[in-house]
Amino acid sequence: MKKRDELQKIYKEIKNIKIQGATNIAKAAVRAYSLSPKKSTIKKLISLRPTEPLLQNVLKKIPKTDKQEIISHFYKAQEIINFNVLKLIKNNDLIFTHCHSTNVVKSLINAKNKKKKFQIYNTETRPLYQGRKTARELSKNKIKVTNFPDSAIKIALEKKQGTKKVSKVFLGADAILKNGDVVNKIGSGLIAQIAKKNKIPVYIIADSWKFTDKNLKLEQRSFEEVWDDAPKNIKIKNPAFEKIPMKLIKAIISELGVLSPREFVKKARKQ
Ligand code: RUB
Repeated sequence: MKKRDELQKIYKEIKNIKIQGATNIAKAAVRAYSLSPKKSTIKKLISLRPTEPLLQNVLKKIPKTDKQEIISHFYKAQEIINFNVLKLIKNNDLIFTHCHSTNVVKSLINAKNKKKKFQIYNTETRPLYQGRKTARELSKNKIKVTNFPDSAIKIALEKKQGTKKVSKVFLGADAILKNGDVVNKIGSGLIAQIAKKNKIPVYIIADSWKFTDKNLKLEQRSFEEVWDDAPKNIKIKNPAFEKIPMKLIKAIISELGVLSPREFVKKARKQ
């Protein structure tokens, strides 16, 4: 494929969420920049996904940093995250997760490969069903998964109608803000609230490069994702992300360690 065509394909796939999740978007952006190392490429890439500080941070570094160094950061960070998550998972844990997060899925597969015994509850994550991607990947790796519709969050977390007691919630992150709040897929705030009420600890599993001290725009996506042939007079809202207040978060697990949101922000700021 010609460089120009590949670049256009990456732009398109980031825009229409074919390339999905903070880490995958940032890796694709590294490839895009290597195809066209220009300021205009950086500007275009950032405009495609405004709620992604990992993308912004990588593109800030890229003109002055070796591409390989950036790629190896992702691998090293994931290895340390895997190690930290492995220590946290207890045999017989029932872990609840939402959407699809590379950082979460990889750390769970690593724990399974290291013989930890646990199972997963996960939510389908409408409108784009990234939860099914999570369920498929985990189940392919022989992890037991039970998938719920998003509207069953409360039942899944409150041991009702035949569900079992969830012991931990693992969520990914798109952004970690300077006040310690975390931005993740819509539904995450509600999950954290219900978990807190039921004394289930909520852990955010994320590469520390997702930290930002800028004000972040939370993406509103197109109505077609929700209901493409809706009658004209029905207004449709499609907020893609929401904040998880830091008081609902037990710890942020990153390559910087297992830290409270406040400690995380202090360390991430120094980077
Ligand atoms: C994905 C989403 C994920 C984070 C995880 O949203 O909210 O939880 O991006 O990041 P979308 P990572 O599907 O709209 O991109 O994959 O780096 O762990």
